[in-house]
Amino acid sequence: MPYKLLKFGFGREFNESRYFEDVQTPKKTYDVVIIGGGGHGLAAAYYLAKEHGITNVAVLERGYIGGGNTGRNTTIVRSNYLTPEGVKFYDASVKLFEGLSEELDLNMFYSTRGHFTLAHTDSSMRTMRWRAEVNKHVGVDSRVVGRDEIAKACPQMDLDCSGHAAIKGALYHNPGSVARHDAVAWGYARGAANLGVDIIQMTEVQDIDVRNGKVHGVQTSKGYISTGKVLSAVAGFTPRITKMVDIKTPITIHPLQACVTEPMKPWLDTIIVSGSLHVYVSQSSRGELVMGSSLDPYELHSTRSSFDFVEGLTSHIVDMFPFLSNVKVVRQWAGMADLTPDFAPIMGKTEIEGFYLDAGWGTWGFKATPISGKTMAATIANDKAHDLIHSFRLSRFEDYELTGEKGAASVGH
Ligand code: FAD
Ligand code: PYC
Repeated sequence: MPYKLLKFGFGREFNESRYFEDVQTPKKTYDVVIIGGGGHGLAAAYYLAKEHGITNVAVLERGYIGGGNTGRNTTIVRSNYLTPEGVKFYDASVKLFEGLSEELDLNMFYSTRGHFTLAHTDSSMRTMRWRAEVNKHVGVDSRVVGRDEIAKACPQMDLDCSGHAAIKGALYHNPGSVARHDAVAWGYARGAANLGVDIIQMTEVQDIDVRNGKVHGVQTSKGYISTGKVLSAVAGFTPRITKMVDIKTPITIHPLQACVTEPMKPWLDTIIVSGSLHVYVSQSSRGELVMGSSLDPYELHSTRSSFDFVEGLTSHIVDMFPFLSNVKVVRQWAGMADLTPDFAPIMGKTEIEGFYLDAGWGTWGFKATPISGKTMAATIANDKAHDLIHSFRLSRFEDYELTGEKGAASVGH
C-alpha cells in the first residue's frame, strides 16, 4: 500500500491539502461578483486575476462548483462551426484547451480523436460542404469525406444504418476532442483561488441591487455584498437572474439529456455525430459509451431524465451499431440548456451599468469555457466588449444581426 495512503488512513486529521480554499463567509465588498461556479464563471475569475490583476473577486455558487451543466455535459470540444465569427471564437477556445493541463497544472484528459458529423441526405451534405469551406477559410482543419473514409475510421459502423438512413458522407474535423469536465471546473477554481479569488459554494444570489441603471450589490443567502460589477454565468438559470435586473433576452430553457453505458473494451477512438438520427457517441477513457441526443422539444426548467429519451436514443444507436444491442445503459441525466434563437451565445455588456452577461450556451458551451472566461474577463476589466465576442452581443436580436449557428450547434435541433 502506498505510504501516503497509509499516512492518510492513520492520520488524526485530514492532512492532504484541499483542492482550493473553500471560503464560507463572503466579504462585505468585492470589485467583481460572479454568479455561478460553473466552468464559465470560474474561468472568468481566473483570467480576471491572472491577466488583469483583479483579485478582489467572489464566485458565488448556489450548489457546488461544476454541479450545473459543466458537470453534466458530454465534453465535446471542436471548432467546426458555420459562421466565420463562430469558427474564430471556438478555434481560440480549442487552442486554449490544448494548453490547459499545463496552464492549470492539472490533467484535463484532453484527448484529440477527430469528429465526424454524418450526412444522411443531400441537403446535409451541402451544409457539410458549406461548413468545411468556412472552416478552411478561417484556417480550421475540416473537410468533407466519403463513406470509405468513415468506414476506415470506424469499421464497426453500419453505413446503411440498418436500412433506415444510409450515410452519404461526413464533415470530418481533425481537432475534435473530449476532455474531463470536472477537471476543467476544479482546475480553474484552484487557479483562481491561488490568485486570491474567493470561491463561495452553497451561496445563492437572490436579488441584484440596481439603482439608477447601475449595479450596487447583490443580496445572497449569506447576506448583502456590495459591488459595482456583476457577471451572470448561470446557463440554465439565466432567466431568473435577468429578471432580477429587468433585462429581456430571447433565451428559453430546454432539457438536454445524456447517458453512459457500462464500460466496454476500447473500440471507438473518434467522435460520431448524426444530425439525422439525432444521436452522438464517443468512448470515455473508462470505456463507457457517452451518448446523447437532441434537446427535449418543450420548454422545461428541470434536470429530470426520461425513459423516452433512452428508448429513442438507443434505437438509433443500434441502427448505426447493431452489435451494441445487448450493452446496458447504466446512468442517465439531464441539464437545463439555455437556448438562443440563432444558436449563438449572448456575451458582453448590457444596458445596466456594471451588469455583464455570459449566457445562451445551450448545448454547446463546454467547449467555449476557456475563451468565454478570457473574453468576459477582458470585457469586465476594460468595460468594453472584447473583439471576439462582438457578434454575440445581446442587442443583435433588436438590430436583427443574428449569428446563425443552427446548422452547426451539435446534433439536429
Ligand atoms: P453551468 O456549469 O451550468 O454553471 C452555472 C452555475 O450557476 C451552476 O453551477 C448553478 O448552480 C449556478 N447558479 C445558478 N443560479 C445561481 C444563483 N442564483 N446563485 C448562485 N449560483 C447560481 N457543450 C459542449 O461544448 N460540448 C458538449 O459535448 C456538450 N454536451 C452537453 C450535454 C448535456 C447533457 C448538456 C446538458 C449540456 C451540454 N453542453 C455541451 C453544454 C454545456 O454543458 C454548457 O453550455 C456549459 O457547461 C455551460 O457552462 P456554465 O459554466 O455557463 O454553466
Ligand atoms: O457542442 O459538440 C457539441 C455537442 C455535442 C453534444 C452536445 N453538444
